[in-house]
Amino acid sequence: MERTLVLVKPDGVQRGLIGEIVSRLERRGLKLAGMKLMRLDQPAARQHYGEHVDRPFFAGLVEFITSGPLVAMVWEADSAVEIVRNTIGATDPGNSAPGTIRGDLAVNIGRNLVHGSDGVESAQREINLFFRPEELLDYSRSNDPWIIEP
Ligand code: DAT
Ligand code: MG
Repeated sequence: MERTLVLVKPDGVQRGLIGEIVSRLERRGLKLAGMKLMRLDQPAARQHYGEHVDRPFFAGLVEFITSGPLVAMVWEADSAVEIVRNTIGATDPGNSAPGTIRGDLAVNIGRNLVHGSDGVESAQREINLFFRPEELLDYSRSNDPWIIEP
């Protein structure tokens, strides 16, 4: 089963959208494997967004993501990475389809509410950055056969 990292970024926490965002992922049928409210420090933020270190928006991005509490989660499904990315919508809310989290709830690329890993390898790296193995739970749901064909 594939796992991916999702963050409700500080704008989502401040705007009271934690429940809304979690609810959309839950209702999609994804399974929650781990969750915590935390604040990123600068080194962790720089590591998380390391691929963007040379971009002009990097400093602002690190300042934003460290500016307040965020909710870090691990969600699980076959193709969890792709399903979460599709549920979140395009990076720039100006291009995010209606029905996606960003397409329904955001208007600005620098305040786009949510992060989702962009590949299986980055998901593994990001999950390891945010969670210890024992913080991720394996369990079954009684309604799994109604969500996933056995
Ligand atoms: P995503 O979050 O969809 O994976 P990304 O990895 O390309 O997008 O960029 C990480 C975050 O950086 C993104 O969620 C918002 C910010 N960002 C990206 N491009 C930006 C830009 N051109 N101007 C301002 N912020 C940007
Ligand atoms: Mg990304």
